[in-house]
Amino acid sequence: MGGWGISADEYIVSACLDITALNNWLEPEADYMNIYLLNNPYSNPTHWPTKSLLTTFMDQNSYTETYQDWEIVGQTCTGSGHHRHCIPRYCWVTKTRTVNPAEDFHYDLTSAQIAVLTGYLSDGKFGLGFDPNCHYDDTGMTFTIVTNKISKVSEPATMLLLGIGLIGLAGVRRKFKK
Ligand SMILES: [Ca+2]
Ligand SMILES: [Ca+2]
Repeated sequence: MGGWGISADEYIVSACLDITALNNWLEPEADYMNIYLLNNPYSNPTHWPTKSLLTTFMDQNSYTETYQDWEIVGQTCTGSGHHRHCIPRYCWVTKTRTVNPAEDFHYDLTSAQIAVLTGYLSDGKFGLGFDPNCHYDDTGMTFTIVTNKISKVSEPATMLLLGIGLIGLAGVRRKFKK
């Protein structure tokens, strides 16, 4: 997990998570998935690292539809004894079924969550934890962090504040000397 470190002159502008074709394949069974930001990647199976909930995904795009099915509904028989002969009788039957499409998921971190991510990244390492309940699949995910250089314009203001602080300290010292 190298390369995730944010250098001292950068700050995170935005961060987002994208998951393609996310789906609860047992819809409409219990269908939430908690997504966590982890301080460090998940490595020890008995111990979750420090984590913070990003969001809870709910698969709610399923629906029911009716369809026609060509089905055996009985049989028609002729003759009797050894000469009895039956053929199945088919009919169109209206049925319902659940349709549950996969969907692309996008999540933008809030400013509070960006602050947590910045803290987690102080050692250049973080992780994402997915805790589904319990039947999720997807085809891929991307986590994007956008950073910006801390503006040079802010430096004179910082220097000015430091200067005022030093003047104040100098004043205090002079008072003690009197
Ligand atoms: Ca779905
Ligand atoms: Ca970390």
